Amino acid sequence: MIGYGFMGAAHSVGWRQAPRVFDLPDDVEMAVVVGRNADAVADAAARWGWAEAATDWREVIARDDIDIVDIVTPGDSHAEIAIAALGEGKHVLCEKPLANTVDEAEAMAEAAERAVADGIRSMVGFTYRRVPAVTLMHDLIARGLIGEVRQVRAAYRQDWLVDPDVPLAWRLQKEHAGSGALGDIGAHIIDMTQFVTGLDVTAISGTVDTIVKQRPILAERAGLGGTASHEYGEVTVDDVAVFTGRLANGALTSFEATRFATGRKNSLTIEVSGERGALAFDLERLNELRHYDRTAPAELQGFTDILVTEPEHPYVSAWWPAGHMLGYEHGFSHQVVDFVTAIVQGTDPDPSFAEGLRVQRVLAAVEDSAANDSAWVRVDDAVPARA
Ligand code: SOE
Repeated sequence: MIGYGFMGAAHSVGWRQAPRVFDLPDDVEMAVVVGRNADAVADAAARWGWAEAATDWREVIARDDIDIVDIVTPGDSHAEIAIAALGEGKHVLCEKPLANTVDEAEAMAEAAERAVADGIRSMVGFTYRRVPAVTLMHDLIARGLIGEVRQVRAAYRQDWLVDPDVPLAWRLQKEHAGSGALGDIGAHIIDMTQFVTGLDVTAISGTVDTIVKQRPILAERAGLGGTASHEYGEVTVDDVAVFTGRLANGALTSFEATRFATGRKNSLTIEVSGERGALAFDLERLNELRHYDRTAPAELQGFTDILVTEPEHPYVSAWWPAGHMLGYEHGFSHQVVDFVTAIVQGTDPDPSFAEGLRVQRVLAAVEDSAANDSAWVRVDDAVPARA
């Protein structure tokens, strides 16, 4: 695993839990965690159960005893590491978004396509697909439960930037993060919409906004030692992205990705309205899926709550009996299960780098539209956002 921040912690839990809870078709060894700071990465190895800590990812991905490379670094290094690892014949799991630009994502998707010829698998870490209720939502829509998809509304709301004194971090700088709320959490709702409906976003009209444009630079970052820094730096990414999409069947979708939804900590919601019914998911109630059946008798009309904890539901039977709940971290175990199973069985896991590239094009289309008075942009024509 390359990186060891929040996603490094979540992935470590997945790598550790999956082989113990599920019957994987092969063993998983948490061999090496890699990071630039030797002391910090040694601590991470001890804390999260990695056998070794290292500081040179190029050396580690070349080792014969390494089969899988899991990339959980900021987006500005995804392309370089993934393409090098695929070149070394390693299977690659790369955190979302796939890259910071369409160009990078295209190069990664091409490298992944070439590697498949040698049986090398790759996958993008859109883990919310693997929350059982979201997987169930996909399966029910695919089975036609709600009929033709007519509209989708999806939102991902956080509020960790409402405080103007939150310092300038890598997520707020375009050269490291590629974009702000758009690529970080907007990517999730774009992927989820395409996943659960089975329909690609084909056109976009949208806009973005940066609400707090300057933020304090952390003292040690500014080399000022222990004194409080009074240096400020420019926020070069979006805080809020609001955009409308067209799906391949013409359905209109509304998207909101924001870090300024005061009081919303990690609120991801999606509702799909169909011709015969509707399905709705709320991450704050992640063990439930809400279903409305328009064809039900009048006295039974209304949204019902499906408790997604039955053994028949996706992934759940490996964990606990019905009615015992799962959490945010379980999707990371499900991701490991599906990735390792695909590798051993010789199939292509989803989401592929090609699907990750599709999301990247939608992100670029939002930035293109925002730069052109929210004019409609066809996703296939989206050019990498102008710097
Ligand atoms: C920060 O917004 C973040 O950690 C995202 O990067 C993750 O993808 C999301 O799952 C939780 O919030």
